[in-house]
Amino acid sequence: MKEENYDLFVKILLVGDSGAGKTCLILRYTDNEYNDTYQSTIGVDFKIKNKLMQNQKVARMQLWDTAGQERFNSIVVSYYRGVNGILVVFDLTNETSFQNTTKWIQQIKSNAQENALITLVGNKSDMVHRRVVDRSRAEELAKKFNIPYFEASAKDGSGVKEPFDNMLDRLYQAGNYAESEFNRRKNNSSETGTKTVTLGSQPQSHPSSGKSNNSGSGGGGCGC
Ligand SMILES: Nc1nc2c(ncn2[C@@H]2O[C@H](COP(=O)(O)OP(=O)(O)OP(=O)(O)O)[C@@H](O)[C@H]2O)c(=O)[nH]1
Ligand SMILES: [Mg+2]
Repeated sequence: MKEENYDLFVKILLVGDSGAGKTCLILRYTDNEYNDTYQSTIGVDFKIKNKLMQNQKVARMQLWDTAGQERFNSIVVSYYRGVNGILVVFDLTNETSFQNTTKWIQQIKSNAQENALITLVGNKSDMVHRRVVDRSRAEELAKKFNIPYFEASAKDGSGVKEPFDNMLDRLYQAGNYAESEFNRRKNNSSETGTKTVTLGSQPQSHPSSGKSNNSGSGGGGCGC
C-alpha cells in the first residue's frame, strides 16, 4: 500500500500493568497471532494496521505498545501527548492489575490531550476458572469514568477486534484523527468540514524498544 493510500490516521496507545496482555492483544489484532512465551516489553514499541472502515474509508492505525513495568513509566508518560486514543488493559485474573486501572486512567487524564478517548479492556477472558474480576465491577468502574468497557482474550481471539474497532469509530465520529497528507493536498483549501488534529512526532523520533522485530512492522496490505 502506498504511503498516501489511506484517508485517516490515528495514534492509539495501550497502557496497563505488566503482564496484562497489551503486546498479545496488539499481535492478535494486527497479525492474528498469539505467543504464550512472555517477553516483557522494553520501553515502547509500535505496529501499524490499515483498516477498511464501514464507510469505505481506509484508516491507518498506529498502535503503540508500552511497557507496564514501573521502571519505564516516565518513558510511557512522554507518549501520552499526541495520541488520539488509549486502551487501558488489565488482566481479569489479576486483582491488582484491575485496581491499578484507576491509576492509569488518572495518569492519562493528567498527561494526554483533553480530547483523547479512553477505553477499558479486561483481557484473558478465556481463563474462566481463574477469573477474579466480575464483569459488573469492571463495568461500574468504566461507568464512573464514562468510558466503554470490553472483555477480550488475546489467546483465543475472542473480543479482540471490538475495542480497537470501536475506538477507531469513536475517533472518526469525534473528528479526532489526522488526514493523510495526500488527502490534505487533494482537498487543499477548497473543502473543509473535517476536523483535523495535528499529531505529535512520528515514531522514528521516539526511543524504540529492543524488540526491533516488532517495530514498525505492518503498513503492508490492508488488514481489513
Ligand atoms: N490465558 C491467557 N493468557 C494471556 C492472554 N494474553 C496474554 N496472556 C499471557 O500473558 C503474558 C503476558 O502478556 P503480554 O502481552 O506480554 O503482557 P504485556 O501487558 O505486554 O506486559 P508488559 O510488556 O510487561 O507490559 C503472555 O505471554 C501470555 O502468556 C490471554 O488472553 N489469555
Ligand atoms: Mg508487552
